Amino acid sequence: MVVTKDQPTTNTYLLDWVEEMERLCKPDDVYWVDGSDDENKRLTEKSVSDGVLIPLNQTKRPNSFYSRSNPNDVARVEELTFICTPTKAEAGNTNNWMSPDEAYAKLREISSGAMKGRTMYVIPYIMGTADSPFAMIGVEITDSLYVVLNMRIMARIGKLALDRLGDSSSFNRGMHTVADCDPSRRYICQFPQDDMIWSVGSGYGGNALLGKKCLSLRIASYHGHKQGWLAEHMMLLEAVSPEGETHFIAGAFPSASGKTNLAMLVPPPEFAGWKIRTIGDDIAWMRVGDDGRLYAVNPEAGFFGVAPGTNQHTNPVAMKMLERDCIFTNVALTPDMDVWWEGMDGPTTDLIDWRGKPWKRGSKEPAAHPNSRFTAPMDNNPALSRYAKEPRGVPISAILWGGRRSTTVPLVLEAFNWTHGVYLGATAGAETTAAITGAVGRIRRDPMAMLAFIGYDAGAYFAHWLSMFGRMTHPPKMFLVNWFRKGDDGRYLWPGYGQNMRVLKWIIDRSVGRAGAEETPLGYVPGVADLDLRGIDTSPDAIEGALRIDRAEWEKELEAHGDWFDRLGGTVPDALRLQRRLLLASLKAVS
Ligand code: OXD
Ligand code: MN
Repeated sequence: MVVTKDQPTTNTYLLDWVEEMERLCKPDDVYWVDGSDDENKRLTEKSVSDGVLIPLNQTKRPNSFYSRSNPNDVARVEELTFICTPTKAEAGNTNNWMSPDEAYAKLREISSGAMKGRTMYVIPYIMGTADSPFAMIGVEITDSLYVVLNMRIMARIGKLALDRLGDSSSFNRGMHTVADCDPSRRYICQFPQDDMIWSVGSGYGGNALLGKKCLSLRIASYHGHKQGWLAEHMMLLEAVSPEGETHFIAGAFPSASGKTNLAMLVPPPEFAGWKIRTIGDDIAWMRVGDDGRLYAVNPEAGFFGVAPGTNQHTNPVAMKMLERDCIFTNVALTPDMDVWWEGMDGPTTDLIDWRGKPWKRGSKEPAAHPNSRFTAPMDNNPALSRYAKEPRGVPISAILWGGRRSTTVPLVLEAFNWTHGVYLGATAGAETTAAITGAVGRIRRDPMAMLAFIGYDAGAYFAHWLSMFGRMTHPPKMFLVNWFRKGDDGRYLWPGYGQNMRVLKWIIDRSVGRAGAEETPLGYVPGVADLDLRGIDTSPDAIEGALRIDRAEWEKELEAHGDWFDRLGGTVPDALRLQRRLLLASLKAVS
C-alpha cells in the first residue's frame, strides 16, 4: 500500500481494499468522493458532458437531470441476487445461495479489467445520520458516475463518513461495476459474514446503490439478527392530531404498493388539523429503547421512488418535492425538456419515451417505464418530520403490514397480540401483476415485504421477530391493511390515498385503547361506526365490503398459509404454525 496525497484517509484496511480492487479492475484512475458541493457541481458537469445525465428544463425544474438506463437494466433482479453464506441453510429457502468461494471467483473474473478506460470512484458513506449511534458506514467502489450522484442524494457521503470511520476496520465493503451490463453476467451478491457486497453488470438503483437494499436491508438484517434489532422494508410517518398528540407509525408494503404515498399522505378536509409528516419511505431500523418501546430510524437521506402514478391527487407532497434537485430515471421527456409519466396531471403531447423514441398519446407502450424512478433529497419534502434525523429514532405506536389483495383481506385487521401480529406479517402477500409474471392474480407471499431482502433464513427471521417481544415493555400494536380490495364489479371498494387517514386514525385510537372494534376469529376489525367517515363519498355498501371477512375465503387463505410455511421449511417457528391452526380451528368453530 502506498499512501499518496490524493487519498483522504490513512485507514489501512480501506486503502488496502481499494488498492486490491484497483489492481483487479484496472481503472484509468481512482477518485475519492469528498461529498462537497463544489465536487457535486464538477461531477454533475462531467456527467452531462459524458452523456450520463441530460439537464432538464432549468426554469421548470432547476438543478434536475434525466437519465436513461440500458433497456435491459431497469429493475432489481431477484433471480440474480445471492446470499453467499458458508452454508445454504443460513440463506434459507427464500434466497438464492452461492458459496462464497464460487461467488468470489465468478465476481473476480467478471470484474477483472472491467474498469479499463473508466474512473473508479470511491464513495465513503453513512447510512443514518452522522451523529446516530446506530449509523452504519459503508464504502462503495463504483465505475458509475450515475451511482455517485444518486448515492449523494440517498446517503450521507464523503468526508464525514471517513471522519467517522477513522482507522477502524468496521465498515461495509461494497464493490460495484457496471462492467459490460450483460444480463448473463449480472450478479448482486451479499456476503453477510464478510460484511461485503459485490454487484456486477447492472447500473439500476437497487442493484447499484449499495447502501440501500444490499446494505440497509440484506446485510443489516443479518447484523440485526445477531445483535437483537430489526432492519425492515418500511415507511415511517409521524401523525399529529389537532390536539397535538403525536404518534409514529411504521408500515411494510411490497415494492410499488404505495409506501411513498402513505408516508406523504395529505388528510382529507374533514381531518383539518391533522398533520402527517414523513420520516422515511422505504427502510426502517428498529431497536428497543431504554423505556421498553420500539424505536425506528430511517437510515436514508433521500427518496428513490416509483414515478408512474405520482400526481397531485395521489401524492401532492411528492409533486412539490420533485420540483427541483432531482434525478429522474427512465421517465418520458416533454418537448420542452420536462418530465412526464403515466398518471401525471396535464396534457401529453409528443414525448420522447424512456427508450429515447418518439411517443404519441394513444401509443400501446407506456411512455415512462413502469419502474421509472425519481431520486429526491429528503430535505426537499415539504412535509418532512422534524424527527426524520433523530439519531435514536422515534417510538413506534403501530406497525402495518400491507399488500395488494383484491379479495379476502379486509381494509384493516388488528392482531390479538404480538405472536398473531408476527403471523400476519409472515403470511402477508400481494397479487402479482402482468408486469411481474404471466400469472396475473396469483398471490406472492412477501413476508413483512422482506421476501427479497431478508439476509438469512426466513424461519430464523420470524423467530427473531417473535423474540423481540421479550425485549419490550410497550410493544407497538400490529395491523394488516389492504387498500386494494375490489367489489364484484372489479372496482376498488376503498378510495385510498388521503382517505387512508381514516384508517390511520382508527389505528392510532386502537393503539391507545380509544376506539371500538368487532372481534372476529381472525382479529379485530372496525365496524362502520368505529371509523370516522365524515364527508366520505364512498357508499356504505362499498365500505362494508372493504371491511368484510368472508369465512370461505379465509379458510382457503389459511390453507394457503400452511403451504407457504411448508415451502419455507422446518425453521418456521412452532408459535406461527400453531397460530395458523388456532385461527383455522377458531374460524371453523363459528362457521
Ligand atoms: C424497491 C425499491 O424495489 O424501494 O423496493 O426500490
Ligand atoms: Mn423498497
